[in-house]
Amino acid sequence: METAVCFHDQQDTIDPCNTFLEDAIAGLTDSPKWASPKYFYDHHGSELFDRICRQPEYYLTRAEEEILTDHAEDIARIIGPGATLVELGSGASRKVRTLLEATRPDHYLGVDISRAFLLESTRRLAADYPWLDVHASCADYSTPLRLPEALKGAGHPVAFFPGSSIGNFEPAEALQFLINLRSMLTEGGGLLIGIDRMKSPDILEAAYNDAAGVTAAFNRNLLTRYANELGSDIDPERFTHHAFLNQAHSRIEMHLVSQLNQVVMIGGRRIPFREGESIHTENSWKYSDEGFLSMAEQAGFESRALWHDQNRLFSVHYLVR
Ligand code: AVI
Repeated sequence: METAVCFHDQQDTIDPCNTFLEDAIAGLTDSPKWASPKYFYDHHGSELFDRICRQPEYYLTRAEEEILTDHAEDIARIIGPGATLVELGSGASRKVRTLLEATRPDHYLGVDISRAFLLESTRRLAADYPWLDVHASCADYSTPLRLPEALKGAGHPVAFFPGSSIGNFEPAEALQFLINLRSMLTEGGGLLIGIDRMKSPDILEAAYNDAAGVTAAFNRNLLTRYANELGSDIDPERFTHHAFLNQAHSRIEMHLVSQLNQVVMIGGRRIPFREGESIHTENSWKYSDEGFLSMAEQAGFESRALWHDQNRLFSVHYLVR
């Protein structure tokens, strides 16, 4: 049986293919070379990310789930009944289940860049929670978001931004993102956000270098997309995954390192690589509680609550506008 999900396509916020090509060329012709991490998330990339979240070294997901489970009652009380829960980068929509069960919002809106993945996961939610009004919006949440007309004036909006995904923005972009998000929230609205905390290099570096090689495959999938979607002759096997802690910047950096001197074609451009030269594909910034709160306050938010897991690896904040 087909389950009802109200789908709102915010096509205009999604990069069409030529922007993907323009962005790829901009990054590959720059020095040092870079790529935008938002292009990790095609359907296969979203599946790989879902697998990363289940790797033993990737503590982030388990620590956040522990917080959401252990403090479910507290979180439900602070959010209050009848909310419109807006999940940004909803992916497999797994963590939100604990939250939905505890808070029982009236409406749920999943926002994700991967349309097929979004539809699969929101349909599953609608089937499992028949009491919930489920909406899906295919959109790039790094651009300013708007609430679909059907949800304007519904219960107070509460944005849920789990997984420390804000850490994939540069700090100035993260601040702008919080400012934009705050303007989407009406009076009484809030933001429940997960933040990965700074910790020992061993724990951090293991999380981005899992033994099963899933993060490496996730990183290389970007090059597979260049080949399949942009007609590039790039061979992902000629690049290795490299992830390390840049302590001076409090961030994990991910790179793809060329194994040899080579020339790659993309969009009619010749891109030379030296052996050992890398494409910088992602930063994952880590924040202290104080560092994150000062940025949130700068964006106009007020802190209402802060929870940690038992090992204090991760934090979840509740902020109001
Ligand atoms: C989505 N984001 C928070 C993940 C992170 O930890 O920065 C993406 C990721 N990259 C490698 N592993 C996971």
